[in-house]
Amino acid sequence: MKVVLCSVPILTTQFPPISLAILSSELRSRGHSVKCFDFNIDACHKAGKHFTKYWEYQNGGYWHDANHYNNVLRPELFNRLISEWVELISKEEPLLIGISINNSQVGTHLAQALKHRLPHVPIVAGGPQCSIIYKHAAARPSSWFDLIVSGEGDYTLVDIVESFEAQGKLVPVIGTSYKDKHGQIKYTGNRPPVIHLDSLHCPDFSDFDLNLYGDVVNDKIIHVKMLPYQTSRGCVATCHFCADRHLQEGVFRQKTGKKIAEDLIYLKNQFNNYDFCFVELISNGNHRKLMELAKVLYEEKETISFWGHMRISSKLTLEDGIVLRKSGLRHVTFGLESASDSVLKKMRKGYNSKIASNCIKNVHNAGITISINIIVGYPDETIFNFLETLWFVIRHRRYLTSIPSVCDCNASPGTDLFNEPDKFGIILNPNNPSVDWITKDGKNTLKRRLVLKKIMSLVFYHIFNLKFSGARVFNPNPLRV
Ligand code: B12
Ligand code: SF4
Repeated sequence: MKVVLCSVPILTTQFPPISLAILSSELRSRGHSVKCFDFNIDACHKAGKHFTKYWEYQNGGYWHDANHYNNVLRPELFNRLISEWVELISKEEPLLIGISINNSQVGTHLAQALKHRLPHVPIVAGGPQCSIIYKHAAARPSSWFDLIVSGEGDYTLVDIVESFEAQGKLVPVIGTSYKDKHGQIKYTGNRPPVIHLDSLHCPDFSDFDLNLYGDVVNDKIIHVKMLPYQTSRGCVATCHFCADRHLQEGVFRQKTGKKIAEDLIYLKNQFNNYDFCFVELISNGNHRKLMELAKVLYEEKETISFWGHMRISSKLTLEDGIVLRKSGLRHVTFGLESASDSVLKKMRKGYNSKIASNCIKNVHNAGITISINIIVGYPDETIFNFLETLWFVIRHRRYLTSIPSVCDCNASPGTDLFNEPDKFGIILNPNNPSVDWITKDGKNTLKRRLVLKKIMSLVFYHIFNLKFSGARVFNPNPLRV
């Protein structure tokens, strides 16, 4: 059956969307005909001088602002682009359209235009914005989205397509929401996450032109040759401020080193590409499997380089770091968050500042570059705790390759902070609960957090003597071609 899958802003411009590559691979392996469109990269290329900056990492916030979209981005850019995209999709004559949506308005805008042009073609939405953690508030079935897929879409989409093909109508399979005949939203229940990730096919990037991808720098896209890959899903930790672990629900799962190596080598040969970004929460949730990957790549003598997010761990010894470096691991981003033992404990990070210090030194001494993320203003964080973190970073600056990314503590939907504010002694402002919360004693306010964030960022800016740019944090030493 002919299916069109599209992704829309806002996603990174560094590489094609792995969600579409994974979903299309599963569908094609079952004989379906799929065409993928990455409208995120298309929009960035066609945005023109004044709008390209919207794809810079630090400008991500504009996309979440519905007013900004409706007043600026929609009339100036997307009315035009969406007309073009609707024509491109129509030419494919799809029987079903899937859109991967995020918290920008573009996916909804596209779906509305498609419903106008192709009223009989069902539209299925999936992606992070459809997660059940938002309790249908973020993405809901409507007159343009016929079905919403929550959570992992790999097998849900296959079931939707195959039941549609067999029965000639959309069937709300497990893991989806739909509107019943009374207009009520119904959810069919959670689909169990894929446990054996090795059973997933290698992502299929054949529909994407890899020459289009790169870093947005000064209104231009500087080509970077990199592909995303996912070795794991979920996380082994349970940090109170984290929504991502609920988005990638279920127990931590990781592919075997053999399967990861097979896929990476296949992709490397297919695209003459050897730099991979692991797009997952943590790549070292199963240290044994990570080392297994390193061993296979090393023994195969493959020139592959990769980087990703990892969790601070006492298992990352200098010896293992050296093996990982030899296998191609070039960079790690650690979510350090704080260097105060008391805050780390309250956050439930599962390590202390001593372990963090050793881990950072080991990884650095093994020849792997490091960046870190910091959170300021956790509910009970005192000024002393804040200074502990600041001093830790200053002391460890020579081990870090880029300016640390500093974020104020958010109580985003899905986090324990959001779900149980009482337990953490905080009160959420109903108008902006994620960002604007206050401790019951009135001491930790949004204003205070923003001031602390500014101070810390300024100190880092001077210490690292770098131009302040969020992009550096996420694409350390990219391979430019
Ligand atoms: C790795 C990552 C990044 C990477 C690259 C991601 C990318 N592709 O652009 C980097 C670091 C660059 C990044 C950047 C940003 N990110 Co980010 N990122 C992630 C992370 C950790 C994993 C994303 C990923 O690739 N997953 C792997 C793929 C396979 O999973 P997936 O896309 O969810 O797809 C699965 C399902 O959702 C579903 N599915 C997806 N699409 C579809 C479509 C259909 C039709 C169907 C049926 C199913 C389906 O099936 C897929 C396979 O199971 C997520 C958090 C998370 N836990 O998911 C945040 C996340 C996606 N990022 C987010 C945000 C906000 C951003 C930024 C905008 C941040 C900012 N600057 O403000 C920027 C993007 C701007 C920019 N210019 O870079 C938000 C999105 C919020 C939302 N509700 O949509 C998330 C969810 C984090 C969060 N907790 O809020 N990010
Ligand atoms: S280690 Fe990172 S991904 Fe895992 S729960 Fe903590 S913050 Fe979330």
